[in-house]
Amino acid sequence: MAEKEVKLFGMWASPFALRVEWALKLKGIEYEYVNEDIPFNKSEELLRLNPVTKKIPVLVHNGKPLAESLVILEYIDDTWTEGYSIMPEDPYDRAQARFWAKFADDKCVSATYAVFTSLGEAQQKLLQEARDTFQTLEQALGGKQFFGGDQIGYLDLAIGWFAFWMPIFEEIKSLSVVDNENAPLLKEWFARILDVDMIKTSLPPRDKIYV
Ligand SMILES: N[C@@H](CCC(=O)N[C@@H](CS)C(=O)NCC(=O)O)C(=O)O
Repeated sequence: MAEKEVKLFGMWASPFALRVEWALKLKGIEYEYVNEDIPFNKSEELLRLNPVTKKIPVLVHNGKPLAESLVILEYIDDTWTEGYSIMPEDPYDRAQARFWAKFADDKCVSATYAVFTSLGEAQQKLLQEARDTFQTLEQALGGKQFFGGDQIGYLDLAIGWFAFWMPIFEEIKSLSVVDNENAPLLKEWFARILDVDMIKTSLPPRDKIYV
């Protein structure tokens, strides 16, 4: 059988691979998914395709590999220009969307990691910091339905994984970071994005997470 022209090296639970899958699905691009056994048993193919960071996701299009999920999202939008548009049209809005995606990856990810891996008094302090970080992120939503406006776009894809994973972390650790008190708009957006058909049908299987 001929190899598909688009191949995604990911890992079922990876938020970074998930955002790429969502972008491919929004665009209606057929792809083959290779589930990598990370971090200890990466395939030779992955190491050959991404010798620099050796991380997933890697998108291979017509034999050419590309790493870094946010870079991949833009590549997908630039390459398959028909149909659904992921990036905002206006250059300022595009720059803003990139800014907030970087903010989420730099600040929200580390704040989330810090609060869920700490204990006691230190955790209480980090919890407040994490809440503040998500409150800041919420500003980018303003009064919109989605970060992309009336429909999901680049920033929704970039940070949508929080909507799935945050309540799971919160449940496991009996903590609340994003809730109706701290970040009500973001909390509503969590529910809204999880209700989008394409998103709801392509989430990691919960039974695999709770084993
Ligand atoms: N900034 C990267 C992060 C990718 C990343 O951290 N991937 C993790 C899985 S979620 C990975 O491949 N870890 C394996 C390793 O670090 O060796 C992106 O957005 O693509």
